[in-house]
Amino acid sequence: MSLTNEMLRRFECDGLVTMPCAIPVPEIEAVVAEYERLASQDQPARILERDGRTVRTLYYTRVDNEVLVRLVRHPLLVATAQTLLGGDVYLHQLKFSGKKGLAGEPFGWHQDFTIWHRKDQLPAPRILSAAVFLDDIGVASAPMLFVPGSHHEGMIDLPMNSKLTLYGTDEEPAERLLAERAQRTFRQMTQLAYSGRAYDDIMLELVQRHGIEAGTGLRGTVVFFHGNTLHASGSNLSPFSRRLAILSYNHVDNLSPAGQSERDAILAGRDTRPLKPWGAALVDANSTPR
Ligand SMILES: O=C(O)CCC(=O)C(=O)O
Repeated sequence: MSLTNEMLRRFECDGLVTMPCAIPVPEIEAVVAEYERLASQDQPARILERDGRTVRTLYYTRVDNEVLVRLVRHPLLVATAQTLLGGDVYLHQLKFSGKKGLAGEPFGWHQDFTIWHRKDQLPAPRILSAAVFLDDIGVASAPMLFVPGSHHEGMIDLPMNSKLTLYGTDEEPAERLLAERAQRTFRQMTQLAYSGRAYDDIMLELVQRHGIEAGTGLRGTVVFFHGNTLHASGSNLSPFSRRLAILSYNHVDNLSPAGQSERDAILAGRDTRPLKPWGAALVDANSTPR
């Protein structure tokens, strides 16, 4: 599958575009196996749910294994990101968002670019994310929810207390993220979850104007969304796991003035050279990078 003009228009208009079943199932299975292997280990940026056991988010931007290198350099992902952003890209962030069946908790509304702008000094929203479905995702399994067209609003000044619903995103200070390893209590989560009236008003206005769209589909589906597209997700009420690999590609001209972020390389990519698509299928273990 490749990007059509219709898809390109959709991305410009809505700040998101879905490619159903774009990555073949055997490739997805290879990524799932790698994710499960990594998630079962005590990784430095592995965020747990409030039960202290279930993996919620795994940041893994410092990619050091072949399956993930090949995912990052997947021709479909790299070529689409290049087309949508109008030039060469590098990987700014790789994370896995895993919502276990009947256990995965919500993510509050946010725009990723506001975080990367503040924390990594990325100057412009010339960055997008590819959410690769590692499972079939239906309405009950906490699909990502998007406010289509919200990227046209620029950086939405949601009150700071709304970040309290962002447990597990890299809005949280990297130092704390990496040091505490998400040993947070239920009490802290409850404090985080409520926000003030102004936040509600902003959300009401935005959703009245733009609506909400759910990112559902079969495994292998990819949703590309702009760095300023407002998104969130609810609890996973289905008994099935809902795992996403989220790869954020930034335009190579859109670096922090310092050349790269000062944050930990698990959260913000250090290698800002243009990505070269990997020429072969991800599951072909014998091929080498070109
Ligand atoms: O898994 C999700 O629903 C989205 C996660 C997310 O938005 C984030 O980590 O920034």
